[in-house]
Amino acid sequence: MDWIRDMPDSAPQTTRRADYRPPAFHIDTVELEFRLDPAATLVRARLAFRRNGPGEFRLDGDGLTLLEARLDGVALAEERTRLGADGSLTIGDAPDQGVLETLVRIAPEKNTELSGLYTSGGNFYTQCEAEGFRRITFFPDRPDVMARFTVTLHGDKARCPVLLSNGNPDGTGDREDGTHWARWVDPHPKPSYLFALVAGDLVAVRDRFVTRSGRDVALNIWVRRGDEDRCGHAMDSLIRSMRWDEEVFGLEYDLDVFNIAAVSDFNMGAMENKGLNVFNTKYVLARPETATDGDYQGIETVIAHEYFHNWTGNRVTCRDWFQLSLKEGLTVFRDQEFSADQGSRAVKRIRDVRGLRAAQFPEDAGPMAHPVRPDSYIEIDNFYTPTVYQKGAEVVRLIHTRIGPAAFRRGMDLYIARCDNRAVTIEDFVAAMQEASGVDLSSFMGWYDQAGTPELTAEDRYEAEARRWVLTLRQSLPATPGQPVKHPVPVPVAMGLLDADGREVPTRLEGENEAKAGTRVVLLEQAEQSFIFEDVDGPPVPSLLRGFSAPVKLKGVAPERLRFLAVHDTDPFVRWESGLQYAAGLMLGMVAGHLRGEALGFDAALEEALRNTLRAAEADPAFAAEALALPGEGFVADQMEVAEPAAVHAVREHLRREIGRRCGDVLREAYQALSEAGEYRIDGSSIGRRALRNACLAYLVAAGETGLAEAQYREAGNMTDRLAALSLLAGSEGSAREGPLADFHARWRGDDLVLDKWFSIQAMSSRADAMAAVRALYGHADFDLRNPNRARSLIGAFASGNPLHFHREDGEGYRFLADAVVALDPINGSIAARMVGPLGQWRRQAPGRAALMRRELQRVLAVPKLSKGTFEKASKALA
Ligand code: B3K
Ligand code: ZN
Repeated sequence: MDWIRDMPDSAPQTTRRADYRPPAFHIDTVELEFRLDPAATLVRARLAFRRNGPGEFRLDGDGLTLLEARLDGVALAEERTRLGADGSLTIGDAPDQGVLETLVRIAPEKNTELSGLYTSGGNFYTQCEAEGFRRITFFPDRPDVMARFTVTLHGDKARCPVLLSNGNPDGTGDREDGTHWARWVDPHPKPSYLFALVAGDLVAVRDRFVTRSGRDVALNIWVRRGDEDRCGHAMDSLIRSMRWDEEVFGLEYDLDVFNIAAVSDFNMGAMENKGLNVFNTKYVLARPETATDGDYQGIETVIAHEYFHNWTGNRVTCRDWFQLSLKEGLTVFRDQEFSADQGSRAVKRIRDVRGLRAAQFPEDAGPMAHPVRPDSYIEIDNFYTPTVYQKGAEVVRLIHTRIGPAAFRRGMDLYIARCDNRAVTIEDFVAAMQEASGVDLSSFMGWYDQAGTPELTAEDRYEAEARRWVLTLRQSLPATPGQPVKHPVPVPVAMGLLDADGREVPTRLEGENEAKAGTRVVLLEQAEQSFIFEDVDGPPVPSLLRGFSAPVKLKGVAPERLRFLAVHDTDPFVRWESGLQYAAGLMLGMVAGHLRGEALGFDAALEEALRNTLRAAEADPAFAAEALALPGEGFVADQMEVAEPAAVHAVREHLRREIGRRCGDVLREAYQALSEAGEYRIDGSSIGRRALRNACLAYLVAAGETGLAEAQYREAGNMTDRLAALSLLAGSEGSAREGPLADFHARWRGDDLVLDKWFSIQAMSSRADAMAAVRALYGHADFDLRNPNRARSLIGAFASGNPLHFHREDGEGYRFLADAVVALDPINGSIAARMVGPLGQWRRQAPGRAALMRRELQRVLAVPKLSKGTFEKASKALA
């Protein structure tokens, strides 16, 4: 049959939040039938549809070969089916309700985008969020169309012994032709982006969980044969997550099975499909010999995150993709709280803030800056960003801080009760929090709708006679693309006061009857506001933004105060933060001097701080490890008017060397004392001890004690210690690294996840020959552009983790990245688009480098048939 086709139109279209219209048709039930074949899979879909409002019956589609179309059992005449240039299908004169049946053919083995249905290692997997379902069948592929799905899978019994989809199992059977089938019924209505199927030769690691109301849930983690012994931590994390959500939020699992399938070709970390989560193997598989402590923590976080989506995302979903943070910000907040409850809350907070500053702050200051709730997009895939996720979580945290934990919990209960089985907006969430707390939260919408990181300054004065202390806070929000004018946002500032001896003093604000002990929250709502504290005995030292109570940049705290707070504050976050800011200020001064040609000196305060930290390390080694680290190169460069990555690198290396040299005695002592005896354990204190020990090692190696790293590499009994040693060696000049790198490769060649680490540490090396090495690795037999983990492990690690070489004066770093983007775009546009980001930061670089970066962006943009995601990133970067 010759279906009528529209002519293609050219320029990528922008989708705007203001243009939202409810769907013309709803789909109540979907019956899907798959005949799985890598080259030609047949998908039959029966959609029971019903008119909801004005408009045509249009179904999204992308790359589908339509074989049949029937309306209420009758084949549709050609003139009633219009295939759009965008791949969609429109049914002419659709009745107000009926059943539409289509049959399409797709080719999973040709799907290198890894969106829709694809194969990996001979097995079948899907990824549908955000708009992948339209690559499987014709459907109104938008989150506000929620339907009940029944899925029947037919596959070759030998090649696909396992057939999985969403919901609960509902029968299986064999056929004489060597195929078998399995049916899955999901009782909960869901949008198409939560559809999943997994089929192939997989084995399950099994456990059970009984919910608090007595539902017995089968838990299965599906992996390739041979990986069964690497699932223990994932399963344990899942069970702890399920328990935690019941205890903390009263939320219980709602199906009889919870399946997780791990796949090594996957565009991101994991996906929360209803009842069938699909995970990147990186966030499932771990054994002490193959995975680092960071990997273990990543698994715990991602397993929890996807599980928590079952309520925040799946049962209550988003009306449209502009509301993405409704599920992502809230779910990140929930996984952060879960992880904080598993170990040290303070260390977790420090790590989260580190992550926010490393990824989200630069995004907010760059060409792709967008509000937590964006106003428009070309490619929605480009908006799964640190802003939507991490800043979105911070905004939820602001509300939590503002109304308190008890009201927040009531707000969650109300939100879930009211919005269950619906596709809603961020206003619905804020309204529930407002009603449950009785606090007017309307001004918090400013956090959702304005891009940019607010800057905060604090000034204070002590009035001895009146025994009053006055704190004046000011905020300003910088202009961002498309948002020249900004309004103040509500900033809860958690704070306390210390006296001259470093003791916390109770505080009484003007108008209050009693003084309060400990941390209190003042709310800055205007551009400038003063807070008057009464009965203050002497000039205090304020400790502001305790626990990082708002995602802002607090500027201008005097160095003496930072030093004081780093030692005395009762809030561990502020102690850490003050040390960090002190060191950053120092480094910025040194960078400026270095650029003027001055010799690099040393500030004895750093030595003193390190010695103090090590002395007190026993109480909390994980905190000590955080406190020991100098600010990262990116963090320092981000605070410069014009970033000078090479100078920042030189200063940081100089300081690391000096610290290693001057503090060698205590570093060596701590390193020895922390040497692990006995069994490897993966609890907070063991992880903290390893982190601290490796932080000591890093300083010692910086001071030239390479032999220690060589010995640790040889003797390490776990990947954390082995990799820490190897990455230090990989960054060192000379030939000490050669043997260990070759050994590591030979040992782990057959293990993709471990080999990714081998690529990454070399990509991030600051050695003089690193650029040539990175080019050579790109041509290495084990490098594979089609595997997203491998692509990220080399290209992503280089562009984001090697500022020294990425920003080389000869532009070779930029050229390498652009070459990789151009090669990757036709294979996987979504991964290519993600890689463009670092080139977009050209405005922050000196003119020479900026011009080279622009040239590479232009080269990318000139490529014919560029994916719309890469087009959006490159064109906005140049705008
Ligand atoms: N919701 C998915 C992300 C989907 C990304 C699509 N490009 C994973 C998560 O946030 O849990
Ligand atoms: Zn998520």
